[in-house]
Amino acid sequence: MLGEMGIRLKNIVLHRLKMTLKTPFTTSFGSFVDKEFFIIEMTDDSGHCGFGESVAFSSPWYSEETVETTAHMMKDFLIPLLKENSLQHPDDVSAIFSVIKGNNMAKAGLEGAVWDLYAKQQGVPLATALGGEKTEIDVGISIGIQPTIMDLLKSINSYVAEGYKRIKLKVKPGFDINILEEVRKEFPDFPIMVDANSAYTLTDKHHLQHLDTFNLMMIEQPLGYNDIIDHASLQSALDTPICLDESIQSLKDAEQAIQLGSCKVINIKIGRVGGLTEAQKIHDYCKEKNVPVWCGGMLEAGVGRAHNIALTTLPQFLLPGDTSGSRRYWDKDIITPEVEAWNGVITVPQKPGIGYEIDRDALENFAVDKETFSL
Ligand code: OSB
Ligand code: MG
Repeated sequence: MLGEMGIRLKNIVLHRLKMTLKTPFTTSFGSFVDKEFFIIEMTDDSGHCGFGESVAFSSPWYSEETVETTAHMMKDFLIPLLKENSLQHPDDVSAIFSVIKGNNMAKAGLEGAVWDLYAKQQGVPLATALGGEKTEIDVGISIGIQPTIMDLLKSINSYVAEGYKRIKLKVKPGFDINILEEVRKEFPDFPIMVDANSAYTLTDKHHLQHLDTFNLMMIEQPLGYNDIIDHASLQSALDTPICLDESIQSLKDAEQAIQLGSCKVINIKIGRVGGLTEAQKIHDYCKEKNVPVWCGGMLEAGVGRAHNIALTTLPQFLLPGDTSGSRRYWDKDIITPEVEAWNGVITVPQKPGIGYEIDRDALENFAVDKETFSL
């Protein structure tokens, strides 16, 4: 039991890993082949071990952060803050980190390890610690931009056959209306959405209005990565709901976007919003406002995937997210068992914390660097 003792961190280990995706993943801003990221391990003095995963990419294409800026922030600012302050609850982490502007992915990686450690100290699944009640979650899959339309149709076909609940297609100018025409010929009714990762501007409004003819569940992040104003103009000209991803970095952003009418759906990513505590707050606000949310992905390895699963157990996660099975990304994941989606459903693990074991051999094999900090 915790009582007055608090969470009491003893050690933090930053495992820097490099893993190669089974197949490159292409978005409107580029292709991912390898993924470098941090696994953050935290121990207390009774032998509990919590794990977090930092989701920044090597290049600042999705947002400003990179693996290197994350390393700098964690080592030079955030870990020192954890040394100077004691923690009673994981919610304290975001309050302590709030003196540092931005750098949400660096903050979220550390905060995630505290949440896992806390849940293990309490002896409850992370999902339960967050207030989630679902025992299984519905998931979809995000398919990158493919070399040809034939490749894309084949890929959709195989994921529909596996039972994923919805398909998300990456689009960009020149790879949008033309491909959707072909896709809808083959899959007239399947739940499909698109994600532009900021590839358009408001001058594309008339072009984007054609997307209304494809019966899409939603259009994700068509405009600027930090915009909510132009998205409001665009949403008022579209029937299809806009879902914001990149633009929502905090509860404040979510409140303003919903009040302005910039979107009708929000993709919550733990890293992008600075951690599970802020993700919960955005969830609660969206629940109050009747705005459906779903959990996005950052091509995570098993630890990040486990955190996404736990978050998705909260009730306002009404739409299938991007948390697909491990084997869609990796030949070998760093957790056992690996995450498996059967017919588009992932069973939420019931063991304490993230509910998956860390495969220590895999952690060693993929490591490019390792640094330990004692608190
Ligand atoms: O915008 O959701 C995104 C992958 C890399 C960067 C950004 C995004 C994505 C995805 C795939 O869409 C998410 C996943 O499968 O983890
Ligand atoms: Mg997105």
